[in-house]
Amino acid sequence: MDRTAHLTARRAEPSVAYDPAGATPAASPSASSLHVRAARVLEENWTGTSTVPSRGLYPHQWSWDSAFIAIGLRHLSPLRAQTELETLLDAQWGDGRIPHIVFNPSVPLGAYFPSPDFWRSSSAGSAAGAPRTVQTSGIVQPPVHALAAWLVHRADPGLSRARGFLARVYPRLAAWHRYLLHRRDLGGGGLVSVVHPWEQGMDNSPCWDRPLSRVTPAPARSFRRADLAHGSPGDRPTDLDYGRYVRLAAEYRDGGYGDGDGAFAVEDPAFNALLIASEHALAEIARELGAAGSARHARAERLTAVLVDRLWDPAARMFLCRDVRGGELVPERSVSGLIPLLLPALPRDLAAALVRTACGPHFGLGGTTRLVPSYDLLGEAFDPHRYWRGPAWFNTAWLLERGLRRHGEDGRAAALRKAFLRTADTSGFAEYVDPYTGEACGATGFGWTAALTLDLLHDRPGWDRHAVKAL
Ligand code: 2M8
Repeated sequence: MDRTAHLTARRAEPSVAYDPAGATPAASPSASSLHVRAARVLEENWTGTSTVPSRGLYPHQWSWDSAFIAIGLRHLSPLRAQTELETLLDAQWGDGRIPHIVFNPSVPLGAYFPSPDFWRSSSAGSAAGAPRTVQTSGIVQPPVHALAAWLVHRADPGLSRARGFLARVYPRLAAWHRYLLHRRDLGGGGLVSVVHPWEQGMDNSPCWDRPLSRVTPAPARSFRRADLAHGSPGDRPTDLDYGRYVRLAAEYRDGGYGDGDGAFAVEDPAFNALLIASEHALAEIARELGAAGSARHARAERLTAVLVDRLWDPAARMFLCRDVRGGELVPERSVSGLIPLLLPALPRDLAAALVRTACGPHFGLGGTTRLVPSYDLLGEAFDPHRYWRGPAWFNTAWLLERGLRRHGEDGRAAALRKAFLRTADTSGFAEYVDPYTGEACGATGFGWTAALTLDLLHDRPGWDRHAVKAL
């Protein structure tokens, strides 16, 4: 285990100085202090083999959190970043799924709900190949992992090759993508469906309201939430939402975690865009390992066309979710529908339309908001403080910043990067913030906020587009 990472941490270079005051001094004391504080958050959240999103609210390992965290951690310790991803992959199920939570056995059961005794992965998931020795949840989260593995490799290719990092993770990541593409194409059109709002990661997004309305909530007395002990109820999902989450998860578990006929199935733009971006990354990994990557790049391009075909809404000028059970697009605008801007094969006119939508009245980028809100500013359900129903999140801002750079919007990307760094700083690396004021909501000292801060402090505008063709 790399326990000396904090001693060898690389520092941000002056050329990527962050200046919270808005001027651009030659020296960068504020950048280096922000760097030190972000590194401290990751140090404090490190358990020895992985990083918790938040010591209080989320005291286990979360799947997409770990991918984002590894992307930042690679600047402090590429070894730790590799370990982060490999710890997660060690909990992969035999059918290829990467569980959304890997439980830490030394954390008391009551610290987080739903706990391992709810999921019962090793017994209820045995037919699906759940591991025997580690307890996990049985649902998944967005597939950011291959993208993270490639970026982690690029941070120190020598160390990565010496440790055989990519050779070890490649077959696991390939199995993960196979699971999603083969077992989760519930709509039959080639895209992946999520079977629970927690899978998509934007837990209580208004996009789920309609598909969730078919689910009878589990009675409030049948479970005990742990999240309310750590935050204001006004920042969290409601009890009614929780009742539905619990019912869906329990039914999935009681069906042996088999995929097919659950009440909730949604094709989500961000989930599928992240899979496509990760397919491109897997192609690069294959090439690095001496195999041909072109078939994977071609598949990623085909999937991009399917995404456009199934989820693009010309009237909204953005991507929407498809309710597979109801058979229609969900008429709600969420930040999820902007994330496909990441994709290299997105047609130019669609990329331009997405940028206009992001900068227009529904999301206010570069205008009324500090960071892009998670949900439509003009939507009926908009709430600036309630979790994924309006607040701005740092992982989505990071993805959009990459998307803007990808499509040549360097000025807008630079402004978003600056706003990200300022807000991460002033909010104490908050989990999410009021999109207008930047006021901190949820937990502070949040893992991916700190990690992606480090990444933006290190990253140079234009670097991706020119140095790593497909990503
Ligand atoms: C939130 O989700 C968990 C359930 O997975 C929760 O609300 O208890 C979401 O923000 C999710 O995207 C995130 O991965 C997780 C841990 O940070 O917290």
